[in-house]
Formats: sequence, structure tokens, C-alpha cells
Amino acid sequence: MNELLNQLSECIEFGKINKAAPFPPQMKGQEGADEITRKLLEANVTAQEILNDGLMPGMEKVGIKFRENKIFVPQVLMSAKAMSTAMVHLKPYFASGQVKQKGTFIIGTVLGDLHDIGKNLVAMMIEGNGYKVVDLGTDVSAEKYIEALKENPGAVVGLSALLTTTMVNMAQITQDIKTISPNTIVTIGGAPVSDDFRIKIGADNYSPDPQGLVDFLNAQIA
Ligand code: B12
Repeated sequence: MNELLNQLSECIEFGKINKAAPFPPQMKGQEGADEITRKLLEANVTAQEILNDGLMPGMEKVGIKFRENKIFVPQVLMSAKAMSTAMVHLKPYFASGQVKQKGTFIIGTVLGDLHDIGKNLVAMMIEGNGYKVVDLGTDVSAEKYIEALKENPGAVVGLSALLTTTMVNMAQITQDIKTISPNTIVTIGGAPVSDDFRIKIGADNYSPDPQGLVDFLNAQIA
């Protein structure tokens, strides 16, 4: 069974969605995340094992290679697609509580900002590392973040901004969350923001890339 889990991990690492998918060329004709996840479940491997020993190790490699500029956005998107294909089979086990996740992460792109490619990459990477992700989408107001926090007490909140003009909204949203819930951890990211900006607005963490956030979240629960 370890062999199948290793194969699944490789499918995530290299973005092999299913047998019919032509990408990546070196895996053409081989089974992908879709078929292998189904086979594992049929062989009574638990969803928890599939997550921990197949999906997470693959996604971890993706995060590290992306951080080191060894792969780029299109490859990460293929890995994310392979992962979400596997996740479709595991979702019922998550919903029934059979799979223990590390924690909950709420993410959204802040009010006024419609850019979501980076935010989606972050969401997939966090999910692939074993967290429940609540994705609020784009153009998200403080009220929506706070509502999601009430539904998911103890969750970490992630804010994304791509426009310099929406950085001010990121500051306001951080302040509003901290006023209502001072212990909530707020983490920020996006091209125009920096660690200096994080300090200025009173957020808890800034990461330039998804892997930095994975490391930060894992350190919180260690
Ligand atoms: C694609 C794009 C668009 C698409 C967005 C599609 C979509 N679904 O997202 C469209 C065409 C809709 C668009 C619209 C606009 N855009 Co635009 N867009 C871009 C572009 C080309 C790429 C952004 C992107 O996706 N990058 C790839 C992702 C993977 O990178 P990323 O978002 O930075 O995310 C990474 C990190 O930042 C980090 N990260 C991101 N979020 C988070 C969150 C957390 C918690 C963490 C830890 C990390 C993290 O992790 C990601 C992976 O490493 C950039 C230019 C550029 N090259 O960056 C301009 C850019 C961002 N856009 C710009 C502008 C001006 C606009 C418009 C105002 C244009 C207009 N006049 O209408 C509108 C604004 C619409 C709105 N209200 O939001 C400017 C912003 C300038 C500025 N300084 O503010 C840029 C920089 C282009 C430019 N050079 O002028 N845009």
C-alpha cells in the first residue's frame, strides 16, 4: 500500500490529475490522483492515511520547490488541480469528522480587491497540508471575516491584497477583527505588502509565499 501512497504523492508533486490527462508528459498514460485515491479507498486505506501519507508529502514538496523558484505558477496550479481531484473522494470523510484536521484557516481577498490567483494557491497549499480551509472569495468585508470567525472559533485568518489601494482596507479589517477578537491570529500576504506593513497594522504574520504560511501555521500547533 505504501507504493500506492507514494504514487499518489508523486501525482500531487507533478500535477497528474487522472489517466487521461496529458500533463506532465513524463507521466502520460499513467494513473493519476483520481484513480489512485479511489484504489486506496477501495483497499480500505483510511482517508486520514491518504491525506497524511499521500497528499500532504506531495504538497509539501510543491511548496518548497515553488519557494525555491524550481517550479512556477502553472505547475502549482496543476498540483492544486490534482489535489482537489483527490479531495473530492475524501470530502465525505472530512464532513463526517472521520479525518482529523490540524486546524481551520479562513482566507479571503480584502474588500475592493478581485485578485484571487495567489489567494487560491495559498488556500490549496494550506488544505493540502492538512487544514480545513474556509475560502470567503474576493472583495471580502470585515463583517464577512468576523461572521466566518464566529462559525469557526479559534480559526486563523488570512488576508490577501494585490492592490496598493486595498492595503488600507487590509489595515482596517485587521483592526476590526482584533477589536472583536483580540486573540485571533491574523496573517497577511500579497505582492504589495511586507513585514514592515504587517507590524504597522498589527497583524501577526506576513509570508511572501504559501510555504512560509504553512511553516507559521505548523509552528502554532507544534
Ligand atoms: C492577473 C491580474 C489581474 C486579473 C485578476 C484575475 C484573478 N482572478 O485574480 C484582472 C484582470 C481581473 C486584474 C484586474 C485589475 N488589476 Co491586476 N493584475 C494581475 C497580475 C497580472 C497578476 C496577479 C497574479 O495573479 N499573480 C500571480 C499570483 C500567484 O501571485 P500573487 O497574487 O502575488 O500571490 C502570491 C503571493 O503574493 C502570496 N500571497 C497572495 N495572497 C496571500 C495571502 C496570504 C495570507 C499569504 C500568506 C500569501 C499570499 O502567495 C502567492 C503565491 O506565491 C498583476 C501583475 C503581476 N505581475 O503581479 C496585476 C496587478 C496586481 N493588477 C493591477 C491593477 C492596477 C489592476 C486593476 C485596477 C486594473 C484596472 N485598471 O482595472 C484591476 C483591479 C480589479 C480589482 N478591483 O481587483 C496592478 C496593481 C498595481 C498596484 N500597485 O496596486 C498590477 C500589479 C499590474 C500593474 N503592474 O499595474 N488584474
